[in-house]
Amino acid sequence: MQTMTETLQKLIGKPLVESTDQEIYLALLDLVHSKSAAQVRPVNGRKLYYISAEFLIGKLLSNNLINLGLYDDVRDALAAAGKSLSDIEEVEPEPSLGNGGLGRLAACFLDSLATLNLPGDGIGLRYHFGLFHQSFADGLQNELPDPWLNEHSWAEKTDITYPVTLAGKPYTARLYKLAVTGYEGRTNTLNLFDLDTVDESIVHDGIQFDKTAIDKNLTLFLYPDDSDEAGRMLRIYQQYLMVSAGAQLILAECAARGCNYHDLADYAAIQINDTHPSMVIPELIRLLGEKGIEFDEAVKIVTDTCAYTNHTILAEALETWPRSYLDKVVPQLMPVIEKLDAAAKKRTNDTGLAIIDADDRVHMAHMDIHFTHSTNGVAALHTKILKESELNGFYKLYPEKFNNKTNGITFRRWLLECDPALVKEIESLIGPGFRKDAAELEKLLPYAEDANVLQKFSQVKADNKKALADWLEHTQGVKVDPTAMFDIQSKRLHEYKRQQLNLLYLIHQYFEIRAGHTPAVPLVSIFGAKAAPAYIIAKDIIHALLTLSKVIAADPLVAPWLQVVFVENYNVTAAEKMIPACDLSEQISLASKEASGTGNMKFMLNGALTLGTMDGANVEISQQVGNENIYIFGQTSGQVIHRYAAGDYNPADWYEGDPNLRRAIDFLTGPEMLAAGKEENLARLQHELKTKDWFQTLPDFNAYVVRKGQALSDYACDPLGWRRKCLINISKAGFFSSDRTIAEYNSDIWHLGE
Ligand code: 26V
Repeated sequence: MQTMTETLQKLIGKPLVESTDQEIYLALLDLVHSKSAAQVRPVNGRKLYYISAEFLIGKLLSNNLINLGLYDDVRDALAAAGKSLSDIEEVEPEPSLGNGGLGRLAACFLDSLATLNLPGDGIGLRYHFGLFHQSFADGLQNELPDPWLNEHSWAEKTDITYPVTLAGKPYTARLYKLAVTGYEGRTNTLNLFDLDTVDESIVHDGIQFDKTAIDKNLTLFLYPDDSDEAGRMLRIYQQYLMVSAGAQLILAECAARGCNYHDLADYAAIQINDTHPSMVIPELIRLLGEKGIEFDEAVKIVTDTCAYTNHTILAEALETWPRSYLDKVVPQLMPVIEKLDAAAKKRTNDTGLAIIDADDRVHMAHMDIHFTHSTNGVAALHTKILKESELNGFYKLYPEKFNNKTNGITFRRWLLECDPALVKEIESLIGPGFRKDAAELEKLLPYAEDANVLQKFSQVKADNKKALADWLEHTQGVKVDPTAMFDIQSKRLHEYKRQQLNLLYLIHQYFEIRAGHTPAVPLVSIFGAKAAPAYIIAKDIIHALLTLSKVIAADPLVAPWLQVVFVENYNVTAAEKMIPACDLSEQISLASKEASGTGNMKFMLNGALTLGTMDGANVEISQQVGNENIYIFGQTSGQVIHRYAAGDYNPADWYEGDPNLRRAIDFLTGPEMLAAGKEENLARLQHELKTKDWFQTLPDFNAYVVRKGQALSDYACDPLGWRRKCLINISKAGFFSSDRTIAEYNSDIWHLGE
């Protein structure tokens, strides 16, 4: 048997000690490729195609080494040669092929499918830059391209191509394949499509480019700016490239396995991840028509094959397209969409359920619900809201189609990879079974009263905080005190997620500390978030936080007690450093608005306590751990929905009626902030809060301040009690493994083969 050192040296052609990190990285890439190829299995029975505009896979090296069982050997071989695996990891660029939870969920699902030995491939786009790279200058977000493709990319070029017609012109979609390894499981494939003609050199001035040059721009970026018509058209071009090439791939693979197209549903299950891939429905019907299958039968085949997941109730995120756009970009689909619309209108008189509405807009989600066999929400509360309000008309029409699949996360990346010290402690107590079966974490529960064990968990957290502090200093030049409490809110920047509520709290604390009311413990408040380039208020919130950070740092009275850190370019790599170091996890969305959240699960698993509203999966987290092990505050979803329905919310009442709130909001344009920041941005945010506050920050402010104060004082005054709560959270996190989620999808919706 060759040792790992020998294997690597053979691949590189020289001794490890003399090899560069780049050379070692390429050798490891080779090693992973050959080992993962050996785990590819032929498919019998039904295979899943998870089609999604986003796959936020993150760096793959360590993940693949863990899944293939090579990690420890590689780490030790490198260490013996004076090399460190974490240095090698730095060589790998992160593929940012996603924006937030939706894309990261898709990546976790692929990991779980392969781990559970289920045949399930992804279908998506090979964006050249993915989401933009974020940097801060002058307190403002700048956007730059984030290149990840190089000649050694994980996504391997194939000679498989499919013709795709866009706006009447022929294009050629090329398939790239990326191996998805399972933990001690099989290897599946992430299929990514691209055009050979895409030209990265047309990008200028940050992330600007000619939006009309489809042949050159089609897959440059994920979510190109859609504030103008050309940008919106580009979204449709992207979506159609993905679904048309994807549908052709599915039909070709099934045919190669003996499918006669009439029996497509026996060979394929297609999961439509939000509405971006919804055109796969009419495209498949169109393609089946070309194969000679009548429309009505094609509709049935496609309905039996496809299922749809809804990830949001935010009206503005539920895609509708003007018919005129689709007429231009995908004229070949319009006859199909019109027939589907007519068929849907025969099923119900409710005009609210139409695919094409009276304003000639095409509702993608409506097409999904009518013409797939399953519609699921992503957490219990979310699914309940879909059934009872947002999609109630559909639920009445098709009660049997609706089901819940509470999200999950892969414990390979979000525990084994990112928190090895915690893994070691857990393993020493309950053995290695939890690595395969997350429910086994419950075996930790008996240790909740063991002060010795709690002390060890404390030490792990302290070490992780020190590591994050070092990383922040190294990457951003920011010094933080690792003995302070680390409070983290990291997620997309959106008003409904309410980073602005946290902002108001921090301002409130600034005043309190200045008045001599020092908190129970120094607090480091850490943010990570990108704002969509055209989302003005989101960018104003970033500006306010960056400005506040400066104001506080410059104040000798406040700075010892409070620090605000905004991590630049929050991505999967940053998350892997931040999450294990967190004490308090901020999950403070307006109840009813966060479909699930998955960051909440990652923090819990890594021994942080949640400060959150009764929203999304927070509800299920609180059920798992019990109310005494989570900090819940704020309005319930019922109250919020009622307030919206009544239409009588007036933020000015709250502003006028609460001196603390008024003081915090006024501060945004006070002299300290104006000296450090920009009036335009700060005044606009202030105006928004006083006059609109669409996500009801003000009514939840006081409850938030009180609950957070409670968390701080528990942390400071009862460290053992705090650590006990953390241990209970870890032990109850098993439910949130994406292995459980995928097993549920499989038994209720997919019924996959092997
Ligand atoms: C996001 C964006 C943001 C940039 C501009 C265009 C655009 C278009 C669509 C979307 C997707 C919104 C849906 C979404 O990301 N939902 C999230 O899905 C997670 C996984 O189910 C869930 O945990 C989050 O609560 C939910 O917000």
